[in-house]
Amino acid sequence: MHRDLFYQLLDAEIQDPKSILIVTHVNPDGDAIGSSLAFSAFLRQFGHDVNVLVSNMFPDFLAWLPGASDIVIYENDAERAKALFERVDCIFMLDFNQPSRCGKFSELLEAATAHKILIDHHRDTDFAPFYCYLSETQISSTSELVAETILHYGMEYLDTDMATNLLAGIITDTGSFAHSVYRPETFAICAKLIEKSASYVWIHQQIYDTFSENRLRLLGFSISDKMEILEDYATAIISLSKSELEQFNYHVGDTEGVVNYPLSMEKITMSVLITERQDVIRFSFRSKGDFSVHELAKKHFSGGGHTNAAGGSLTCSLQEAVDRLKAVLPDYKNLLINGR
Ligand SMILES: [Mn+2]
Repeated sequence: MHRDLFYQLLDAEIQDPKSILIVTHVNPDGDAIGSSLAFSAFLRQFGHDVNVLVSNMFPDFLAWLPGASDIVIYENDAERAKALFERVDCIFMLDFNQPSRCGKFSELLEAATAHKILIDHHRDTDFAPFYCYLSETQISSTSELVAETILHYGMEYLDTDMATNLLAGIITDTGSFAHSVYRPETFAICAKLIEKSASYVWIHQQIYDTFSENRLRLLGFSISDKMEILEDYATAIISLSKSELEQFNYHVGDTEGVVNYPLSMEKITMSVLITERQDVIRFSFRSKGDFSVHELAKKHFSGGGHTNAAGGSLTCSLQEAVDRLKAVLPDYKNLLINGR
């Protein structure tokens, strides 16, 4: 859908005060939370009653984001979440495109008959359920899309808290502008955000320089003790069991970023982090160059995402999960060796 048509439909949708729900994906990251909080503040300027709903708790290092304490967490407050669905007029889906990816309220979301509007940058979207959408896979982040939308209305709609949330989202999804930057406008938009935001350096510090000692030691352990290099496939695998995570007093978000480190080796095309969670094995994939972890995750690990960053999951043991990955690598050998 062309941006102009999206803006036109959005504009008509938000003129009269409504009950609006903004939902984002399970295990929310900085982009999911930052874009949702900024967009909720934008919509409130039109007199709407706006709530942000996520399935489970976000990591501690995002708790400082302005407005984060107002987010409704389904796992903590299912009754309130259900009540929100009962009176909702319009639902915005931010930073994901499949209802199943929202976590525990996916059935409520699928059953809802309110207008659904998508703002997202993930691949393979089924557009059928959406009244209108801004879906661009070659944009750094949902936060960048939300920033563009707000700036379309004008700088006067942007305040310090919104700009801070949006910058936090863009910084996390681009790894501090190290990847996923596809167009000069990303920097032009960030310049406008920086004009209005809290100090850029301070925002960056809140995201990256607030590790606990345990989190940093878990990172060290993951690399020195747990990283396996498969030279023939230009691949690195790190697997962490539940008991290993507990050894480092694991908190939500503590494994965030671990998967990026192996890619800093010259000869590695793909890095995979496999973690044993409550009742599921979670995969996090990263790659360099043309190698698509989205395709790999989609085909074998019931996941997907972006070309260079994707997730997935399996219900099996940790060892089975590692074996399953190793079993599919030969199919990708040429792409992995030539992809970097
Ligand atoms: Mn994102």
